[in-house]
Formats: sequence, structure tokens, C-alpha cells
Amino acid sequence: MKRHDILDARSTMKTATTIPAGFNEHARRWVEECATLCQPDSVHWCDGSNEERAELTRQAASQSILIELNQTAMPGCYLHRSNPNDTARTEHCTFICTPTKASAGPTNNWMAPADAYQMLRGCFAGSMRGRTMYVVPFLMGHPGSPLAKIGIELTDSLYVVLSMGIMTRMGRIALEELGDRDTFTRCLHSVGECDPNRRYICHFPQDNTIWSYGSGYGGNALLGKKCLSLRIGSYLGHEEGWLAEHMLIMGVTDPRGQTTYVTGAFPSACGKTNLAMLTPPPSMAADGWKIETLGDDIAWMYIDGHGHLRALNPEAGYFGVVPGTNRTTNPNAIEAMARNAIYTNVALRPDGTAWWEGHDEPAPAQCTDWTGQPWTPNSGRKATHPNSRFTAPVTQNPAISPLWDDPSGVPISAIIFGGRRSKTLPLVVEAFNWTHGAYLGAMMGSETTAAASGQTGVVRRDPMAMLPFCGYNMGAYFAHWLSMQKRLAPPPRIFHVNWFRTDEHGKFLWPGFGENLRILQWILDRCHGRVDAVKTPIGWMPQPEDINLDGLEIDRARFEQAQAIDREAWRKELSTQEELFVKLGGDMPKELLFERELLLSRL
Ligand code: SAT
Ligand code: MN
Repeated sequence: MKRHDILDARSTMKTATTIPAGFNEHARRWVEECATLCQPDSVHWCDGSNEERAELTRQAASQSILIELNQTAMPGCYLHRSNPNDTARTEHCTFICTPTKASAGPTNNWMAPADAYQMLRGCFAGSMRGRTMYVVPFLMGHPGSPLAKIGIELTDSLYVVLSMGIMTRMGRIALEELGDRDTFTRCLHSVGECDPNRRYICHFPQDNTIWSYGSGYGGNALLGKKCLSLRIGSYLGHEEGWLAEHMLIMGVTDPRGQTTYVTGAFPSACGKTNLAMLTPPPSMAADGWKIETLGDDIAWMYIDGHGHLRALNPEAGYFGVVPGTNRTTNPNAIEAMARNAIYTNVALRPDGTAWWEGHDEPAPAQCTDWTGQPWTPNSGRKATHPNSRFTAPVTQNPAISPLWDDPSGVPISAIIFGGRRSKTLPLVVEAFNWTHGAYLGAMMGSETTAAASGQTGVVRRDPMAMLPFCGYNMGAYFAHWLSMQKRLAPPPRIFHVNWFRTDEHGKFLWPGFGENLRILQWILDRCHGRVDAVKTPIGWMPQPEDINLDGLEIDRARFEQAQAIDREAWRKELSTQEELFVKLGGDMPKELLFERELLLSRL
């Protein structure tokens, strides 16, 4: 089925609209088709101006979509309360709609495109009656960059419009980039009746189309983020020879003044945003160590004319987890969200400021919880949703890299994979080579919350932290990773880290947060050939004296415990990897099977 056959173009748009200059004929025709389907009362074409933002914010406040926070303490900040049934991504409602099931692969939900369009047409039909359809042009990536992608999102949610205005380069800038072309991602979104049983996030990579129905939550509804930049992006990366990754990008400046850029992939709840915005411990800051953030969630990586891997962040904002964020854990995030931020599902104090579990200030005697109910510390429930979020412009991060806006991105020296593992996985290990590194990434896993409730951690495999975000067959994705090597001169070094290993009493062996810079220091030393390493069965590991422990409370013995290789535990680890290999079956590249065999024999 062709894209323009999808909609019944015979009926006319309910409301005639004047199309503002800048929208090309392809965009105009598609908007008309979608308006005919969704039947909004009116259509608002966004230009992305400050005046428009002010006016839409005012409207959102008057409709109680946004609650104005205390403007003296938190200038430009607003609170949004979502439907309590709509607080996180819904992977079971997320579909990759490719012509064959095999091209979506065994790790994705699949629907035949024609079936998905038909089912969703039923959902969208008349879904915007009584509402406004906002036309939101947006740019992922930098103007002028060959990797930049243009999307137009049609949505009936003002919260989505205002959030897209923070998370992307939104408005005229996108239309100027588009010009007369038809090559924009067609993103259709409606909150509909916000019913979890009628919620679908469908991707049509071959049509460059995303249809999302029934949710207003970030990853489900801000379609530039996971849907375009990762799912459609990874598909395009496979077609065009680049990588769309669920990775932070950061610059680490050493006391010599040299800045080295690294990317890192971590599953949710492993401190990706904290690492991207890391504050050096005082002793290292005094020596001249500095961190700069380029991105905290998504990296697009391509190989330049010299064979170097370069990375850029296609987003323009952060959509970060709020609980646990404070001046100790992440002072840069606190600064970034201090103004012009949208808070979703946090608590509201009587003075009109926001509060959350893990805030710098203690729990208020009383406040309004994330659902709008009165709350006191004795309520027996949390005041904020554990997945409550802030949305803030990247430019408000005091540690933003001066190169964040450079369309050519930054050259990457190291790629770091990591997960939350209480046992087995060492604090840091370096892969022997690119293929071994891809294997480390492919076998990444993180412990489920079962670990927190005292049971032995259940490890969920999350290859390269892309399990929910790979827009095509995971086996083909691994093969694509492996194939990059021949074009890389030299390939970046690949590391695996685990900040979460515990001792026999369940205490963390490593302090984490800012102290993780000590591990980054070793990673940089390896990248620049400044230190030797010890060859072990699982990879290159630091000689203990090469890790800077000055001013830390932990001694060498404890560090060595964090690095210990328990061969028996490793053999078990390899047997639990079996599940993923079996699931991917014949799609699994044989290089990764060999890596596993090699590791087994080294052990
Ligand atoms: O998917 S979201 O972008 O909403 C949040 C996340 O899981 O990173
Ligand atoms: Mn993410």
C-alpha cells in the first residue's frame, strides 16, 4: 500500500485552514489527509517562535494541562500531571511494521503494515473531534548536517507540542531544512481516549512513518526521540552505513588540557544522565579534570573521510528522571532544570515549588502528590512517580560542550557499555578488539528490580541497551556493528563497566557518581597508549596501581574485589547468555558465537 492510499482523500477537511508560508506542498497534502481522518476542530501550524511558545503555554495553563510553578523560585517552570495509566513507555504496545516478520526480528513486536494501518485508521478516525491538531515540524540533528532528519508530528496534545519545542529544533528551522523535499518522517499522534487497551506505537520504516495512538507519555508521544531517532534511525543507519545508538556522548578533559570524547550505552536506571553530566571529585577538579556533556540519551555515529567514528546528539533537550536528582548526585541536572522546564508527575509543595523523593530538601509536612491528592510523609506512598521526568533545554546544562551544536559531531575514542550487575561483571574491562567489544555489548544485561527486593538479581539481557529501540532484526543489527570495523581506522576501543557490584554484605564495592571519573581516567590512558593492562580471560584489565584511588575511602583490596574474576560465575553467565542466542537463532552473526566459544575456552 502506498502512503497516500492510506487515507481516504475523498472527503474534505472539516475546517479550511490557511497554510502558512514555509510548509511545502507534500506537507500540506499530508496534513490535509490526516485532518480528514482525525477531524480536528482546527489546525494550528507551529512556527517555533518564542511568541508562539508563550501563547501555547498560556493556553495549556488555562486548560490545566500545565500548572504554573512558583515563578520566583522556578522561573518558566510548569508541572504536568499525566493520566495515571500513562507514565512510561509501553513496549508490549510498540510495533515494527515491516513487510516481513523476519525483518523486524524475534525481539520486536510485529504487525503487517496493511493490518496496522487499517487497525489504526479505525483508532484515528474522528479522534481529534473537539480538539486542535497541531502541526509540529522538527529537526533531529543539526541544521546543515548530512545526518539531520526532518519530521512533522501531527498531535492533539499541547503537552507534546511544548515538550517537542524543548526536545527538538522545532518550527521554521525544520521547514527551511526541508525545502521542497518530500523526505520527512510522517508522525501522526493522538492521545485518543488514553486507554491502555487501545494504545499502539507503530513504526513503518519503509514508509518513513510513525503512528502513535493512545498515550501522551514521552517515549510514546514525543516521536522525534525513541521512535524517529532510534527505531527509524537505526533502520536508516543500517541502510546508509551509520549507527543510531542509545548512548550518551561526553567529553573528558584531562590535566594536560586534552579532551577525549566517549559514548556510553546503559539500560534504564543505570545512571546514564548522571554519567553524562558527571561532576569531577574535588581532588580531580583541582588537578584540571573537566567533563562536558554532548548528549545524555541518543548518539548518531558515522564514519568520516578519515575513518574516524564521529558522534552527534540529535536532540536539543533532556528528558531525565527526576527522583534521586539533587545537588550531590547531579548538580548540573539541577541547574539545567531550574528554569524553563516542564516537570511531569512530581509533587507540588504549598509554596508552588516542585518536590520529589531524593530532593535536596526533606519531605514537606504536606503537599500534593503526582496524582493531585493530598500527601504527607505518613501517607504510605511516594509523592512522586518513580518515572517522573523533567524536560529542559540542553543549553541550560552548565557542563554543555561548546561542540554540542557542531554538525560534524565529535571524534569518538572509546565506547563504554554497562549494566547494573551485583555480581560477576567487574568494575571495568577492555575488549580485546572491535568484535570482542561488540560481543560485550551484545551480551549486556541489567538486573531487574527483583534484585532490589532481596532476591538474586534476575538479569534481563539488553543488547547495547537497544532491545526496545532497534527498528529491525537484532541479528542484522549486530552484523551491521561488526561490519563497521573494516571502515574504521582505527576503531575506537570498547570497554564494559559495572558501577553496581556488591560485596558479601550487599554493599556497593565502588562509590560511583563523580568517582566514576577515576575509571574514565584509565579508559583515557588506554586510548592514548599511556598505560599497560593485564590480559585476563575476559579482556584487558587495569593493573591496580594504574587506577587513581587518591582521596578515596576505598583501599586497593576492595578495588581488587570489584575487579575479581569468578570463573564459576562466568561459566554460569555464559549459560544464561544462551537464551538470547537461541532466540536470535540463525540471525546471530557467527563471529559472536565464536567470541562466546573463545571466552568459554579461555575460562
Ligand atoms: O523512552 S523515554 O525517552 O520516554 C525514557 C527512556 O526510557 O529513556
Ligand atoms: Mn533512554
